[in-house]
Amino acid sequence: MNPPINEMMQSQIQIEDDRTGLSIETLRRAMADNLFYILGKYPAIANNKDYYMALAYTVRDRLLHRWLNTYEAYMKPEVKIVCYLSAEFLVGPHLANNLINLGIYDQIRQAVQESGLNLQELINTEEEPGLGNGGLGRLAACYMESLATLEVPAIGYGIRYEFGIFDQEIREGWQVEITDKWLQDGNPWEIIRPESEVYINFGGRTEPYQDDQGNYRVRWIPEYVVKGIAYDTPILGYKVNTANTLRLWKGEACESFNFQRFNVGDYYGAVDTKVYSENLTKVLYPNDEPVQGKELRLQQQYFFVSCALQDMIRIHLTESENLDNFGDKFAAQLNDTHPSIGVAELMRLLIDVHHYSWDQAWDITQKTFAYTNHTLLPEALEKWPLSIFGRLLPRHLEIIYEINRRFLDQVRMKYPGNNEKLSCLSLIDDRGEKYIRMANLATVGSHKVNGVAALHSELVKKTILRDFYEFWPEKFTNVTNGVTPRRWMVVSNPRLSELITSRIGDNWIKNLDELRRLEQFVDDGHFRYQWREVKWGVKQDLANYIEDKLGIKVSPDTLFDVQVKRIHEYKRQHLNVLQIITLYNRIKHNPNLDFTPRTCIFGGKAAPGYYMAKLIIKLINSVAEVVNKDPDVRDRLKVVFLPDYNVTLGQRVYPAADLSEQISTAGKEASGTGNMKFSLNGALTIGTYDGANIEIRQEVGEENFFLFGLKTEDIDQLRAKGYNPWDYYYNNPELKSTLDLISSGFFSHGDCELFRPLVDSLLHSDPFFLFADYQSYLECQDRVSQAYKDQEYWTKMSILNVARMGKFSSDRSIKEYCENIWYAKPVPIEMKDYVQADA
Ligand code: GL7
Repeated sequence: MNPPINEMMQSQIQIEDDRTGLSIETLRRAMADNLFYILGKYPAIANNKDYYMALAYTVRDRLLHRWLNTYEAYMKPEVKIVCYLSAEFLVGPHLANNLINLGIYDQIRQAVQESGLNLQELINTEEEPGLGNGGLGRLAACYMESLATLEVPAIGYGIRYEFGIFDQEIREGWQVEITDKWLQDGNPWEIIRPESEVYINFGGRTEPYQDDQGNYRVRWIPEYVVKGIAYDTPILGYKVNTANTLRLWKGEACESFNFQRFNVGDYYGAVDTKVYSENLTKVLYPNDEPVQGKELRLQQQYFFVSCALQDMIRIHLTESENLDNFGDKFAAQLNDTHPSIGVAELMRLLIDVHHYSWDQAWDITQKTFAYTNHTLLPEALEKWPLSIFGRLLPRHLEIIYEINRRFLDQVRMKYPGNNEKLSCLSLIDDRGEKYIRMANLATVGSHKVNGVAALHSELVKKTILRDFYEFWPEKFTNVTNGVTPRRWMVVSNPRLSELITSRIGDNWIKNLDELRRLEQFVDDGHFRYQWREVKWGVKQDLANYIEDKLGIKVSPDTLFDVQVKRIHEYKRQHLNVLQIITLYNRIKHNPNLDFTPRTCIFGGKAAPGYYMAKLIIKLINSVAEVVNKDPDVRDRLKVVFLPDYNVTLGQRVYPAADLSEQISTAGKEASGTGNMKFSLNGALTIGTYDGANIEIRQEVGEENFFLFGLKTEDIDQLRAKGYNPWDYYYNNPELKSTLDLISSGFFSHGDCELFRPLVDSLLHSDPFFLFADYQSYLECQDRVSQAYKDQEYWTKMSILNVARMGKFSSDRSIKEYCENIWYAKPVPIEMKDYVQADA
């Protein structure tokens, strides 16, 4: 019998109250409840970390309804799901973002306050999951957020690294790596899904056999098997019901496999297998180091991709009888070549396990996959030695040979007798030791290939995939990167966001093009004043942080000139340093020089094995040490290296910048996304003609962008005619004295050897053309200094930068992917109350 209406309503209110209610009092109580029942603590013994956890669970409860409703909606056969396959997801801290996207930030702030606590302090205790190296991983996270905001069904598939990117400490100016223990205090945002375990084979051999119907088939007899366990994190859209899933896989020992050894008395052998299996997802590989020969990395890649594809197949088969429509149900995006083994794995699953014919399987595979290229740097182009590959994935090697055979037959038809073409296009590099070329595999197995900024996509077609472009021009396209304005403005820069909203309302948060409406206020003196006030306040916050962490006093009245990103020679942090030393020299030679005071801020990690990058960090810190304490400088120039740059720190830094340094050698930075975050927060850019800089400049207007340096073509020409860095050294007195000062040991307590490798590399080869761009960079910096003196004019440029950045929302990028690559559509989520339905 149904309960009377009144009782039903009451119980509904009760349920609302406990886990979904949004009133301040309910939120406060829920937090206290979680503190007691989940953390097992009471206020007198609880610290901020405990309260953070209690709050996180309170927020997670309020996500769950959306999440389960979303999940259910995606099970419908007609719904197409985007599967973003990425070895990295650099999501950053969850709490503040979820509060904003749920629209409960203010309620929670009050509830927390009424509990006698400070929300910002709780937010600051969150350990961020550092499951990525830099731009590529952060892009995946922005895309997940935009997919959810646009209500597009999506699953992010990746690896749940136990140790993410290392924490960086600076000791005596050098980088020291500390293991990242992000899981140490538990992770309240993930839910383990033991029921979705999958099994992943490695090694062994293959064997032909005839099935009952007399068909010839191949089976893979693995040497060992690892179990994949899914850990899900909800990714909430901004003020929508959609909560998509980030599903990260952890490697575990496969019990049944272990048991065999256990049964024959090999107890330690069984434990070994366990340790081995769990090693698989232990640690994230740093990029910027050649990956060849790192077998564990290939194991990781295959592991998570196979987990993902098996999971997708399982989802599909719960609602369909077969996999014929797999490519209509799923769009799988290969985030760089790291997941590209997926092409061979889907073929294997379709042919060996689900008994499709080669041609059917190939159609499905090509329809399903698309590939994004993120770099042209030769050392980042993945290729696996055939020996390792074949030992680990014998069946995949056979499949790749067959894909290659069929593909090269097509090539022969188009270019009869052209062996050069065959050798360039082949999936196997057999010019010496044999390698599998992963970019070629990804390209052949995908229906679309894209670069990440207009210039980059052109260069992909002209350089690394030139022959593929010639063969399949229609396959190639561009999707310029974007960043989510929720995290990179609303969460990280509330003051600027509020000022903007006070003038144009808050629609810009979902439709970033609306920022254009700010243009009408550039001539409003009061608005400009408010704009400066906001920037000044945020700079003051960063100044406090710097003083707190490093004991260096910097003034928000100086120009905050910022370069934060991974440390890499192509990104040319050392060009920035050469400039700083030059400015320092100028002050020393002319102590009363009229000088626009600057605070030069750096941040970024170097790959642990990248010696030159580590030396650049040491150089920055050494220059800082000298400059910051030189009385002649009189606070006109300060240099700061912020240790442990990560998403959390980025959220502090981007809003506080006046000047964004985007000074890579033209043609080397595929896109850059930091450049977008800076400009969105009102910094002006000093940049080369590279990556997305070009498009940013186009959007904000040439007059609001400080461009310098050689273009890609210029560099090619220079290289062709023979580049000699010595010429620049001898012909440019400022450059010469800058280098001589470094070589003299001036920044290294008299040690003339310390920076020699760096100086020698510049003088003898300068592979990234610092000397060629030095003069142009300095002159451009002089223009920056001049412009900064006119604060009214600078503010106008700053406002126009923000107003015209609409294009660089990741919402725009995602719409382009949906339209041109994934053919996926939004599916708005209707809410139904599961708890109530079951009650
Ligand atoms: C990168 C590019 O270097 C960077 O320019 C780009 O913005 C980013 C996202 O597309 O991808 N490629 C790459 O390998 N890493 C990047 O950050 C690590």
